[in-house]
Order: sequence, then structure tokens, then C-alpha cells
Amino acid sequence: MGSVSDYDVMSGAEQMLSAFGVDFEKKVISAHRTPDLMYGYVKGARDRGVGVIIAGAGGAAHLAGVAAGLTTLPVIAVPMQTKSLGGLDSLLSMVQMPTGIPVATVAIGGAKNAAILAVEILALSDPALKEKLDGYRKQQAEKIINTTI
Ligand code: RP5
Repeated sequence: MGSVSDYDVMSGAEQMLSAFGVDFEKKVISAHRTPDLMYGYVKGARDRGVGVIIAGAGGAAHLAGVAAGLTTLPVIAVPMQTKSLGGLDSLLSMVQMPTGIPVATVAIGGAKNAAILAVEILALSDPALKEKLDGYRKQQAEKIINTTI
């Protein structure tokens, strides 16, 4: 995430990844405040065993786009709500990546969905993780089926 101020939202991704038993790194790295750190972190990610990068940032949210430019690992962006433009600025700067360097952008504040999408990508080569995803989907369906009003 681009700032510790993003952590309230990004902790949702942390909770979700923990629930699925997926290991993760949790870092504050800014594309504009710490560009050298950003470069080294993303360049070394694949060799550290990282499978997917989730980038949460707000405002001119270039964090995800810069990360995507530095790696061919999948990058999922979480746009943060902002005071001045409500997060539309973050959303548009993340979702409108030019052709060739994709960033998969979830909803404003959608850290939990970012984590689930990351789990789905990792589950392509991990049958045990796929089982967990199936179980999670089943739970959601049962909640609806068992709802009475
Ligand atoms: C972005 O600027 C961060 O991702 C954060 O959402 C926003 C504000 O950062 P702070 O001023 O709270 O550190 O880089």
C-alpha cells in the first residue's frame, strides 16, 4: 500500500488472505515517495515466491501501474477513497491502464475482493486452495438460501 493511511482498508485483504491460509508480504511502499524501494521490491518479488501483487493506493494512484510496469506478475489494484474526489480519482488512475500493461482493478475500497481474486489466481495451480474457494462460495450461497425475512 502507498501509505499507512491505507491500512484500515487494506487490512481487509490481510484478513481474507489469512482466512484462506495464503502467505503474504505486507508493505508500505510509495511509487513517488520511495521510487527506489518500489523498484527493488517489485523486481525481486517473483524470486521471493510472490505470485500476485495487490496494490492499494489513493489519489493519483500510480502505485499499481508502476508495479505492473516492473513485473509480469498479475497486479490487482485497490483504489482508496479520497477526501477531495471520493476515490474516483484513485479508481480512474488505476483502471485506465494503457494497453499492454494490465492492472486488474477492484471497487473503491475493495481490498477483500482483491484478496479473493488473488486467491483465485493462485488456486489455478493449487487444488487445495481451490477446495477452500469452493467452500467459501458454498457458505455464501447457504447464507442466502437460509435467509428468512
Ligand atoms: C497515496 O496517497 C497513498 O496510497 C494514500 O492513499 C494517499 C495519501 O497518503 P498519506 O498522505 O495519508 O500518506 O500515495
